[in-house]
Amino acid sequence: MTKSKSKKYNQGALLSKINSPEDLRKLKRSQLPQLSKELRQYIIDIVSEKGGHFGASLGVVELTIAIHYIFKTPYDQLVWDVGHQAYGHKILTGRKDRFPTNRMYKGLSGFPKRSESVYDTFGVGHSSTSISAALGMSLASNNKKSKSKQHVAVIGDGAMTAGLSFEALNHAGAENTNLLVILNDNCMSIDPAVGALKEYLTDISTSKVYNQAKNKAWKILGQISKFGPNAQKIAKKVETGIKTTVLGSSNYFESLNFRYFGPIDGHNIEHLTQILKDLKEIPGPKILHCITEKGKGYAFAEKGDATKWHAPGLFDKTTGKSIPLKEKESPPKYQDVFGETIIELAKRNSNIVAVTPAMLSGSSLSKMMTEIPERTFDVGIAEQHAVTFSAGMATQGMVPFCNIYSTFLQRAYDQVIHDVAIQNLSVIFCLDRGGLVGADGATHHGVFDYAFLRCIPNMIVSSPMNEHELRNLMYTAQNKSHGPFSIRYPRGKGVKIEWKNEFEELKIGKGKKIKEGHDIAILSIGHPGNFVIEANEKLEKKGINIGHYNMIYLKPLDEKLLHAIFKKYNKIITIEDGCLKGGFGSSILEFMSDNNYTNQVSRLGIPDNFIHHGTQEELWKECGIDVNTIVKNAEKMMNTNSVSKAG
Ligand SMILES: Cc1ncc(C[n+]2csc(CCOP(=O)(O)OP(=O)(O)O)c2C)c(N)n1
Repeated sequence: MTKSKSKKYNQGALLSKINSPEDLRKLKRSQLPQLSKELRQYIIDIVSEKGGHFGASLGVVELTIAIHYIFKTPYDQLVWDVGHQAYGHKILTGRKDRFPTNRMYKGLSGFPKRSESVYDTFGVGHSSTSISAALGMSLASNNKKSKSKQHVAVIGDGAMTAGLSFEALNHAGAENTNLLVILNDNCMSIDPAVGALKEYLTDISTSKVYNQAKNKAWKILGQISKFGPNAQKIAKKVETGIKTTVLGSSNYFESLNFRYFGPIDGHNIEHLTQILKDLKEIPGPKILHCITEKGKGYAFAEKGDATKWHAPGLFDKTTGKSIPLKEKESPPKYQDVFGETIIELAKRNSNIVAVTPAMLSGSSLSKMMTEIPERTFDVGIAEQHAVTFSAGMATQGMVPFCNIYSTFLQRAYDQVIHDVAIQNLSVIFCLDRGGLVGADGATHHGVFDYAFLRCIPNMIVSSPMNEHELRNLMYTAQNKSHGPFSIRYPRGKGVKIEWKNEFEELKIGKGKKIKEGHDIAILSIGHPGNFVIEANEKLEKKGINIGHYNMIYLKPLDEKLLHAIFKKYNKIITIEDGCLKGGFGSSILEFMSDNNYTNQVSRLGIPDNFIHHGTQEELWKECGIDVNTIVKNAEKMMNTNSVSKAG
């Protein structure tokens, strides 16, 4: 682990004494509000200087303390959904002093991770897994006759919109296990929550009649633990009372056989601890609906734009102002080029629609939502639905740009094959965050897409080396129907300050020669082509003359160009920011084998293990796809005649 070189952060009188939930449980209930303040301040102090997710963790400070106070973690199992809100949990479960290394290379992970702590019962990063995982644990406990063991899933209203959450509720409602689902409802996903479930949750939270009846019921519920063995009967009576007087059978969760409690104020720690204590006595699937506020306790976040405060980057905690990176004029982010270009194209082509599964701002589609709302769809955290919905649109002659982070497309693999590719529908997949994404780590790297897309018939697989190519690929994809077409680009900045070029068609399956050479040919796909350009400057000084070819299309491959390259150069290096197994380099080896070439080939790419978190630069270096590794690899290749493979 990296030792934090940084200053000591003030931990507060109570927090400084807490090294585990055991310590927390020694506090009096009356001390918990003070602890909440200290925990919140600790998160603010560190995240403002180190970066990371912010609003969500502040929103669950009381919930986190209350859960660890009432439940006997780690014996009782606590599962966080997504895990971006689990900073308080990390701090209370023995990782307080290491928290300043959060999301840094070899430091703490930004998400719960089983290998990091016994308190992290389930590894997360992608959303909507918590109910399934906690249900699995609870049924395992039943099997092991651990009847007293409790299982708690904490899930946001955004994550609740995914099909996976519904599938788990549907299953759990038919099982008799100790499962408590805590719905952390702050009306926000990263962007404002969308869809009918959100409307429903708002209705239930604001209904006066319901809330009056509920308040009476809570008074009775508050007595429940005193009733011992009769507790269950009484709880049932309370619920039936509410249901018959107010809700009829219309409560969504009740209709799935969950006992529904709430909504309650998720920042009232006294009430929270009391209710959790009571709910512990009630067996079977239960849901506690808590209303919380993202960014709670930090005035700038409470008053400001919750989307900005989801993960604000570095900021001055006293003024709430972002700390800009010290850079001169720099190129735009690929995502912003995508966001501007789709509007430009949509203005020319009225069939274009944009689809995002809950990543409106992350994918830079907010501007299109403002300018052309009738053709911009945020479908919630629902990647499978986003793909099939796009397929449906395509059957009617629309031109859907389905923008999904590469890592999240993994969720919708069957939809890509079954609903799009088999029917050869012209859905344009814009895969954002391709390659190594940096601080979010293993759950978020977009490194498998080349390998898992190139094996699908009908699929065009492409990746731009810069902003101009991104624009040209987007233009080419919508110009006529090509069937499924994927355009994959990385997180962050491109390389062109003058990014706005005139559109130009990029012929399908045609690569580009960047530079002719004679010692080694380097074949690149996507952004790493820029690393090759830099490496070339160093290699020239060392007297090594490379040819550089930017393939643009991984599928179909430019076989004509490849034949020319394989005939001219004996030594070939491939480079990609995708997995080595089955990716771009593999496709070149297949080409070689199919055509009986025996050239010396070295492949650079992501090795066959999960890469954790750090800056993109640190991770490129670790994986050997950075400028220096290209140079070393080329030098090594010049000194050897055997077939080598890097990685
Ligand atoms: C499958 C998947 N899609 C998208 C995301 C990106 N994402 C991270 S947090 C988040 C919003 C979650 O909202 P909610 O569950 O309500 O939690 P909150 O941040 O409001 O506490 C999204 C969309 C993800 N982590 N996983």
